[in-house]
Amino acid sequence: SSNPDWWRGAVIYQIYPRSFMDANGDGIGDLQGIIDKLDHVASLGVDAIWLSPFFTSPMKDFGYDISDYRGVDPMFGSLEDFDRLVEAAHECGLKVTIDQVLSHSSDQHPWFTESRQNRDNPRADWYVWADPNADGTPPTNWQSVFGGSAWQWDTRRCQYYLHNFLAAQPDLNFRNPEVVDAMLEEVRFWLERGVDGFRLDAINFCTHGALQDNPPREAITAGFIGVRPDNPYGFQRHLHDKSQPENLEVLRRLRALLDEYPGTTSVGEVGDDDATGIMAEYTQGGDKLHMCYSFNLLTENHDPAHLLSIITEMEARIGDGWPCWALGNHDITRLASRWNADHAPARQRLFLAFLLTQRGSVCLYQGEELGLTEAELSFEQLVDPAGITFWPAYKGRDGCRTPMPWQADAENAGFTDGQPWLPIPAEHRPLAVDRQASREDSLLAATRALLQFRRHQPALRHGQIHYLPLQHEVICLERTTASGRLLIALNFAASPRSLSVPSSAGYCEATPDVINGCLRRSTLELPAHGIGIIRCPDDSPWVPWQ
Ligand code: TEU
Ligand code: CA
Repeated sequence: SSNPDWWRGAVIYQIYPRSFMDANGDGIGDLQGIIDKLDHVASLGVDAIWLSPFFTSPMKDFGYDISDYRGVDPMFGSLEDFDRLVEAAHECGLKVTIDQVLSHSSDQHPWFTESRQNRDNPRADWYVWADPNADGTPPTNWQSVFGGSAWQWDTRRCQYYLHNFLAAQPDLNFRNPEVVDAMLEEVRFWLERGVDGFRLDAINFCTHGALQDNPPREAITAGFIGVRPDNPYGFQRHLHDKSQPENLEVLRRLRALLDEYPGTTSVGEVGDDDATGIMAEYTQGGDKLHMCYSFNLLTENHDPAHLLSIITEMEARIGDGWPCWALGNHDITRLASRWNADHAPARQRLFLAFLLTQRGSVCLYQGEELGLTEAELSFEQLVDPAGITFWPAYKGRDGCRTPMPWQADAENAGFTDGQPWLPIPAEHRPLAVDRQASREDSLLAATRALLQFRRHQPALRHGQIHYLPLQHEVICLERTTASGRLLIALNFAASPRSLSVPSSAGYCEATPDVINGCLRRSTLELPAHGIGIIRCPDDSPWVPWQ
């Protein structure tokens, strides 16, 4: 569509290219494979795709270490393939957003090769270099998200360089205006190729602060890479190494560039203790990012009270900013294993309905529509450096990155004719696309139905939101636009619930079976883990529990 605000309330399908579809039989997914499977993506009813990195890379962090921002890694195809992918996606009505890893490059990037030569080359100050302390130790106590000091000694310069992630991912120095200019030109290159937007990796890491020690922090939220009891990264308050105020100016310049290409968008990935506050700051005012990606629902805890506290906190603080929600991605244990250990289909649907009824945009990670579980891999099978470092307390991210199962009975589940780069778990086969496509009661069918329904409900896409107090384990919320009002009831209890609704309430047009709440006069009957979405033509107050 030509609506420049298409991204507000859009559903964005995240493709991890390595694992989506392999078209040339080398065991690794590629751009041609994505083109071949676009019909699957379009059939879901999503608005856009987000492609995780496919750029030229030594693949130390599986593409999040880029050595040429304008190149397609030969493993994934060519620039021509990319152009064909954009064209094919647009023909299917899908917007194309791509990852941009601006905060750091690969240590193989020519800029870094030059920068590390000596202290006075033209790119000497393009990365964050610092002298050692008098005793030779690193300048600060800053830690890498992937473990160990964030400072790596370089013997030629006799200096340390900063890396917030792997040592193979040196941090670009955004305090140097030349770096900002150069990075914006890399972004422009993709805008000129017709992309509709960007997911901005670790965007709050661009600008580092004064070279001072971070103070300690006690509370640890186990789970995520950077916040684990076995990773010193989580034991610091990150006052100086990221999320600096100077970052706002970088974002303003980025936005000015995007505004030259109307209808493009940006989703900033922000990881920090108070990510919600930073998300608000980065997306308010219309002059920085369009949206920020929230980690807040990527938790272990899925009690309705906890979920409600996360989304009400966001609502209270986001102001005129805009969140983008997700329940899974390529960095975290698969949703089906994290929130639904017994894989109960009704709960799986409930979580999806929860995600799709919040105010904000949504990212859906490939395989979530199938209910893929976390793959159990042995240490020998691991390739993710984070998993290899922290094993066995943390098993890394390979378990959520195994290839998509397309055909239950085909060799390698239809993903490749070769040897897949990560194994395809036997238990994923019955969840394959072809198997689920033939069943009306599958999660795939429910996902399609919910997404199609959402597409045609302006109130779900961008309506105001109002939460009712949590009672009896049912999350109740209202979504309202000038043209209508929806009442939403999500039953997190394992037993049925009956709620009162205004007598004027009625079913929405084209309500799919997956929305299984049943209206009887002024009562909405919800089965265990049931979903109710009804409309109310007037503004009579909703008092669900009398
Ligand atoms: O992940 C970012 C990331 O891991 C951090 O935001 C971190 O979890 C957080 O700050 C801890 O508080 C992105 C990519 O999604 C991931 O795949 C990459 O490995 C990483 O950046 C480095 O590029
Ligand atoms: Ca391939």
